[in-house]
Amino acid sequence: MFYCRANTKDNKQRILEILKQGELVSGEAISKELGISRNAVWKQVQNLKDLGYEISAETKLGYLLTSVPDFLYPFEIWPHLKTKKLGQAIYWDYELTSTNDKARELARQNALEGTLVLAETQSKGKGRRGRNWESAPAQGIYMSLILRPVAPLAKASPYTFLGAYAVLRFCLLRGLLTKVKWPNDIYVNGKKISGVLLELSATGQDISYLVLGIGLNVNQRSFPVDICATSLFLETDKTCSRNAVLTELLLYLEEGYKRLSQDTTWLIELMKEHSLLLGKEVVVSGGLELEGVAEDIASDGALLIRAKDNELVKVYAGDVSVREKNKVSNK
Ligand code: BT5
Repeated sequence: MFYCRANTKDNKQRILEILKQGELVSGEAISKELGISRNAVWKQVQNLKDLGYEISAETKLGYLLTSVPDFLYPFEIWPHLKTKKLGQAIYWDYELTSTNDKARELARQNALEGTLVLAETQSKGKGRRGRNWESAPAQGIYMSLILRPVAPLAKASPYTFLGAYAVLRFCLLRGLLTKVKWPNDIYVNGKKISGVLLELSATGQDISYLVLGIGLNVNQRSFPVDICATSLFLETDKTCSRNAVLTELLLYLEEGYKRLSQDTTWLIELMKEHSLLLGKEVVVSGGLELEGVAEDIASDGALLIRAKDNELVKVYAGDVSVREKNKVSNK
């Protein structure tokens, strides 16, 4: 489903609003309020049931909403969303191959800046370099935002940190020991909780659009054994409302995005302050092969490595692992 917040609510949304008042309400009352037939009301109620809403229908008495599904439907998000631009248009599907791929398709069709793509699960969730992102159904947040900053391509790099910024802020506010592994992984207590995938399209030397994809583990109880991952549930022992997590993230993303259009230093400083890598011996692979000490993050977002021959090397892309006493750790 693809909805814009500014558009007139459809009958399904209006019936949901009525039912959410929590009272038993007759089909006749709804049909009068909306100016549609009782049969049309019944059809929309079936529609809502298909979406996972539990609605009891008592003959002669009417409809009662008994349970709301834990899905990130646009009309469940908007009542809580405080942003002005991000998430005002939302494309939701239960399953997508990748929210980034769908967002790119919509961006090519001129979707508005701030359009948000959400899926409850992804069949081919993407990490970097063709890696996979585990997307357990309705457990995590799998989101992609279309951004259209007016900036040259050369200034695109700090936008990679925007996703990490929002997740970092969210986690720090909950007192979690959170670190960012340059450029786009967020770790809590040494385990990966979130990954960010920024994809860009250019027109000449300028950014045409960015797709900022964020995967955040929220209510997962476990992970495949081969990945060293954690979730908000595992760290806090509390099941979180994904809807509440998402709306808070969007607020931080909007605020960070606005600040980034004026200045990037604050974000680079924050990435340095909470870096998992700085000061550590690291191994860089995937393109540039290098060993050395991660010394700094440059103003253009590059990781500065002091190589063994003492040369300071700028790394713009690649996989960086910490070298721990004769072994290389994936953290
Ligand atoms: C990333 O790649 O960390 C970027 C992940 C971005 C995922 C989002 S979900 C929404 C949007 N749509 C997409 O299709 N993608 C984005 P990378 O640094 O390459 O890390 C990938 C590695 O992280 C994998 O090889 C696993 O080792 C590990 N991993 C996979 N799933 C994970 C999970 N759910 N939690 C923690 N680690 C995971």
